[in-house]
Amino acid sequence: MSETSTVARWDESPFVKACRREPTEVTPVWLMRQAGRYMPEYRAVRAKVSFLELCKDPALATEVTVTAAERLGVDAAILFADILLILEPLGLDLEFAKGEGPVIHNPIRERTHVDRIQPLTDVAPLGYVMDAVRSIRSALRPETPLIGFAGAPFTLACYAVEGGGSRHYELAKSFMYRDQGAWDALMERLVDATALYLNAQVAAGAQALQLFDSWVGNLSPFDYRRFVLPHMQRLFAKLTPGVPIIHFGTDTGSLLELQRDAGGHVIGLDWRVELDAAWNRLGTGVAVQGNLDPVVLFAPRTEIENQARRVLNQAAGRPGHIFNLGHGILPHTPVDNVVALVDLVHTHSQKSRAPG
Ligand code: 1CP
Repeated sequence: MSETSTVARWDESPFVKACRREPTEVTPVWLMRQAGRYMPEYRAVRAKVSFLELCKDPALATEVTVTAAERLGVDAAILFADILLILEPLGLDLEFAKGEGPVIHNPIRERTHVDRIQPLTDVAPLGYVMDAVRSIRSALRPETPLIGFAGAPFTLACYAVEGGGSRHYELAKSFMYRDQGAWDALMERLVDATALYLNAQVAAGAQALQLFDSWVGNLSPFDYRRFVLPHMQRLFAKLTPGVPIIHFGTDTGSLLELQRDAGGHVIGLDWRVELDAAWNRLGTGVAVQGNLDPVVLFAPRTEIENQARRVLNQAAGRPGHIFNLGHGILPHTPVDNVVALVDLVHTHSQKSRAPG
């Protein structure tokens, strides 16, 4: 069947091989938020529809995903969606307010509110995401893997409790400290829903998954162990076997070993850690993704080149490095610098692997 040969092409892509810690001819690179505001093609689409409308329209989601992957020449595409979409079918009233970011109008502030979170028994309410996965998969080049994703339960719980973005997470963390039983119940519901959702993305055609635990770096190791680790382990155990999973967080320099113990084939690193030192701590059993500071993309080209080379040198050609930023591309980033970065990574990683 023709599908068999197509599957084999994704399977042999540098990105998927790196997830499995196999050697690759060049270091694969993709960039978080590669389809976003910094790109004029994205802004043109967004001028016509709201952010939620864009997420819920599989044809438009396909257009922005594929345009970004092709314009940049990256080694993987990421589904265009948002980590917060799952909160709607769980019973939360989500809005992306103009200029303010996400707002949840009925946040979870106490024990009795946890019951508002309905168990997700069927992914039908998120069917538009699976439609987008199918549509993106058929529009992408067969050799380009598609990454599906979800928010990790802690980061989702932060939004659910805070009712939006936050700086110190005092509402979410004090909820956790005040009533561990209610916190665990909330996390369990988020874990079950997220597992169902991610497995549906795989069934619809995603080749890899990324769990975004963007805000988990706000926890101490002591609290991570008590309030997050067991839930993450339960989540990883529920995910479709054989599908590479990237476990990403920011500001996680003190949590890396715990994140590795929680699960994932690839650990995402931000720029606050040295890639080589972090990888040594994690050991040879995992691949790593990262870790250029997104603000370097505002620097002169020579600085971008020096810093990209430094990241590659720290990985030192070890199998299992996926080049990425330490967090998403910022909205005012010059597109040309992003295109140049992808080229630099491909060119220099080939050279750095030439036999000496
Ligand atoms: O106005 C716009 O056009 C919306 C900007 C935007 C975009 C482009 C938001 C709003 N979300 C997205 C897309 C998105 N979000 C993607 C797919 C695109 C890609 O990567 O190419 C992904 C993977 C996400 C994930 C996401 N959403 C995260 C985790 C990653 C991260 O940045 O840490 C988080 C925290 C969100 C929440 C979110 N979505 C959008 C906003 C403004 C926010 C709030 C961020 C905050 O609290 O500071």
